[in-house]
Amino acid sequence: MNWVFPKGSLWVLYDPERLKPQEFYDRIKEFDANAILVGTSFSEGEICDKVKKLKDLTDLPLILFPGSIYQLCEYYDYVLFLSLISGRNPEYLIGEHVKAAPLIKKMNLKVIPTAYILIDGGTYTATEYISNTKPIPRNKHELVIAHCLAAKYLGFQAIYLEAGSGAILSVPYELVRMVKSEVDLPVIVGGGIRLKEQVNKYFNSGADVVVVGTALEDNDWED
Ligand code: 1GP
Repeated sequence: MNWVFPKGSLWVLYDPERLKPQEFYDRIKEFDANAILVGTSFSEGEICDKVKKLKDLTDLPLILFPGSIYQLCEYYDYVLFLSLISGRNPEYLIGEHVKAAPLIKKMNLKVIPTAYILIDGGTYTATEYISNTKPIPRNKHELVIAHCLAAKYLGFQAIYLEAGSGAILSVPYELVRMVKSEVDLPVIVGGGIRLKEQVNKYFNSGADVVVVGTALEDNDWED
């Protein structure tokens, strides 16, 4: 698919294991979000009932930010078809994708092939633990750029720079600027973002999308 989201989009992350759909909706309804990412790194059961309830509450596009194939269902407008390219675990580079592809076809879902890059956010994250991969050190900019260029040449349609949910340190602004100047792909940034001011700085650095999760869930967001 072609990238359809306006530059400067704000996406909110819904973790169905943490809040009920109505609770989440109440927290975000005054928030100026452009879309809802739905994802959880560890799910103890079916999340599709909750996704359906959320869809009934809002007109915002719902985008799956998948943790496993069990999170797929027909209620999403898009699926971020993520490949964890900062890691070297074949399961998250191609394995899960092969399992998911027939289901995606059957459900007729639109996918956004996305290069998912973990950047060290100063804390050990669930994604690192589950994927058994290490993030790229935050000061190794040239390494991040090399991954982003590889993603472009492999045909990915977006890059997701991820410091990890609840990160102490979010992705460096300078890094976003460098990635945007080297690679002409939409860039999504997330992890540890708690302030409106941070969001604006990411947009000024060229980020196409900023994702906010924990701060909204914990009512810790500062305008
Ligand atoms: C999405 O993991 C992020 O990229 C969300 O991070 O929960 O820290 O906002 P937070």
